[in-house]
Amino acid sequence: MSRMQVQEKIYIAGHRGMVGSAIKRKLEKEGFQNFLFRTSSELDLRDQAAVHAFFETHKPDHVFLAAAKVGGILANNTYRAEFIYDNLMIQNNIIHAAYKSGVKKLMFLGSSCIYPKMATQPMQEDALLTGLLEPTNEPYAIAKIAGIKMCDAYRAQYGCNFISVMPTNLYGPNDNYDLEKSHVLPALIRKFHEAKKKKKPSVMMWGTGTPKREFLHVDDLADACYYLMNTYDEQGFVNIGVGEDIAIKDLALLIKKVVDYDGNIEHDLTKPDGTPRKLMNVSKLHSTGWKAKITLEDGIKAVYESLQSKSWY
Ligand code: GFB
Repeated sequence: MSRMQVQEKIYIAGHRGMVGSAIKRKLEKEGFQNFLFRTSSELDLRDQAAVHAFFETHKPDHVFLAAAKVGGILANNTYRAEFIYDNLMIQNNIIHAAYKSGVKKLMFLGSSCIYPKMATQPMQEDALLTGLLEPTNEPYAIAKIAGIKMCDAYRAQYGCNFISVMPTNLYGPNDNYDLEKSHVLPALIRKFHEAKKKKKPSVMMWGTGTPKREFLHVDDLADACYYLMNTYDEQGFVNIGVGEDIAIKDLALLIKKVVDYDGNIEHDLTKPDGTPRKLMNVSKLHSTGWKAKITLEDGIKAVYESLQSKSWY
């Protein structure tokens, strides 16, 4: 096992997204400077020839594959074709080009929605492919499962050091606050803030509020990714989470408290609940020696305090 060296060339695919930008901040803090970055208009990762040319020309040593088409429950369910096509194309092109150009190590980032809808909780890595997926995000999950299996296949046949990690639901700087496309945590921060500002009597949340989710601050994720990139060299994947979940209704109450809003909460029952529960088993992660540090309340407070520059704030 060899640690990443600060002079080595690092390509972070998706460096402007929430995950990629957090990995960038972490690596900069660790002294890395030799980065390759491309925006989606400079390099369309769905374009096989362009991706291969980029890798052949620049030959990165290490790759963090954090580029993906992502979104909340409604976006996943609405743009089903885009979620499977874009994600398969991006990851196929990058993983194959990484093999061809001799990348030393690649990390593929997935998502906790890869597990069966009714997986035993907390979900352990070996529950993968043991049951049917949650329908609202099946196209995205199929792409992410293909990414894990592709890394494993390239490791088995070609000896590539490609690893996969599966983060739970994430939040933090550079999150998406578009109310139709975002995940629940940023959506509720915005809804409560706007209701407070406009003195609205209530906030409308989606679904029943009974589903439970686990939330990890993206700076903790980036810390775990850096740690695993230096210490983990196996096939399969590692769950990255905090090991605790919260009902969406209780998350709403926590955000209401942080935002200091005193109105009511209503439910739009035309919107889907999605998976009833999605809690990661983090035993494997903890056995590597890594644990999350940022509590949910502290994380939400930090995010809320950093939003003044948003147009809707
Ligand atoms: O975060 P979220 O969109 O995605 O929704 P998933 C989580 C829960 O919060 C659902 C409820 O039960 C929503 O109905 N919810 C309540 C809200 N109010 C809102 C709101 O204003 N906005 C949103 N977005 N939700 C996604 C997957 O699933 O999570 C992806 O579709 C991926 O594939 C990602 O895995 C991490 O947790 O249900």
